[in-house]
Amino acid sequence: MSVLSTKGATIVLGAQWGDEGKGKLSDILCGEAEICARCQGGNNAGHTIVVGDAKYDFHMLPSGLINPNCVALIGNGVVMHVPSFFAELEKIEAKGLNADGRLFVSDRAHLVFDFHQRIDGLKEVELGRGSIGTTGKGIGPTYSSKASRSGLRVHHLYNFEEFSEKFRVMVANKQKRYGQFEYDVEGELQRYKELAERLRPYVVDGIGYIHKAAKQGKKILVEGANALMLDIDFGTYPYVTSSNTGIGGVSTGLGIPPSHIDKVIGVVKAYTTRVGGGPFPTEQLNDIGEYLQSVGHEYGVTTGRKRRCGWLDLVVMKYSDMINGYTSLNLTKLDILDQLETIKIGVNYLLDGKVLESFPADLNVLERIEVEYIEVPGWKEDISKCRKYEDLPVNAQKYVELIEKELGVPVEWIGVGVSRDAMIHKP
Ligand code: 2SA
Ligand code: GDP
Ligand code: MG
Repeated sequence: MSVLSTKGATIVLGAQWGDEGKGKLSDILCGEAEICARCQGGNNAGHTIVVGDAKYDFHMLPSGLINPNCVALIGNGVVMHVPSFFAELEKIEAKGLNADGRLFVSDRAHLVFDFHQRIDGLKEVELGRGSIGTTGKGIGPTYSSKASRSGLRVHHLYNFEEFSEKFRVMVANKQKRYGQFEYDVEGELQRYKELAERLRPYVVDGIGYIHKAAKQGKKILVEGANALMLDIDFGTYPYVTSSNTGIGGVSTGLGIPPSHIDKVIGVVKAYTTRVGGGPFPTEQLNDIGEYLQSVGHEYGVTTGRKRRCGWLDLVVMKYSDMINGYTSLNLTKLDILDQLETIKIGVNYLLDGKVLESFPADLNVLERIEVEYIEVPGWKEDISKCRKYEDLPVNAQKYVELIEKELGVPVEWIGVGVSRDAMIHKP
């Protein structure tokens, strides 16, 4: 079965607040894709893939590496902590994967240093009760360095004198702002001198690489990280990550022009989860929330934090679709709803009794809204063995079709379990 086209790249994006199951779909599509690329984020992401008895958690590396014929590219929009890159590589190699000759890193990707991670923690402490709940991986401080034009990129490693000078200035400036935190600058430079040589075989001109591949008609899959509601522009700012997690991040983070994008698959969990701080209108701080959390095993893959849980929110989904323009959806974790008598879906936000047109920008407004729900009957049946759409109980099909009708986007994939094969393809 051929799903991907050679006309343009296929993009897999998180449609909610992350952890929808992007890794699982990316892995499936990489059975066919020749290139799997990451365009934004860093090792804040956590993508879980289960194949038979093996379980993988990818953070900075593209999930496509599980498939031996797929080449993985870390694009210019990714922020990269080099020691973590090698640690993750060693971890997957220990599980039997061989990435030799098929893992590349853009020379334009920005570097995350340990001091960025330190600052991530210090900023969270400064914010106190209003902290973002970051993963502590230095993502925000690194994108800040990038935006303030003082960041260091992969190519800087290969002019080590210039790199060292800039690095010393960068640390000194951070210490002016955040206090004289302890940092062995010269020791760190020595470490990076060695890391630079280790990294050299992986470094490519990412733009040239992806364009050549496109010209050759190779099938390209872009694996989004985090999700639209965490987008720096479109998410619940400031409770967001620091990159463009939506469709825009694909062009800025890989240099792929919009005209070379063919499919945009939105990955949406059958309910909603969020990890970290920030607004979450359909959150259920009650038995239902706890039920979804425990049955869905909702724990952060990177930090191990419990994820907050609530009902599916179609206001979020419509907003997400407006921005990303999904050509189809992957509805995941439908099996987690199996035993519920009834299921609620958020359909409108009411402010002073009036329906809001879309997802509001102002968090003070968001705090005052009331969510209007519809309630639909559950199916009370184990769907984890279903492999064809017709196998699903009628009420599960109705749940899928309600989402399709409300959003006007076909649900092409339905996840019914953790493992790679627990997926229904509904062409
Ligand atoms: P950061 O570290 O600066 O990107 O954090 C800013 C916000 O973005 C959220 N964020 C995430 N949300 C869901 N999943 C993520 N990856 C891990 C996972 C998270 C984990 O797969 O489970 O293990 O906790 C992820 N990464 C960043 C973050 O919670 C902040 O709200
Ligand atoms: P990602 O960040 O979007 O790749 O998602 P995560 O890996 O952080 O979280 C999704 C979790 O749900 C992982 O533990 C997956 O193994 C699991 N998962 C994905 N799809 C399904 C599904 O359809 N059913 C069930 N039960 N689990 C799933
Ligand atoms: Mg995740």
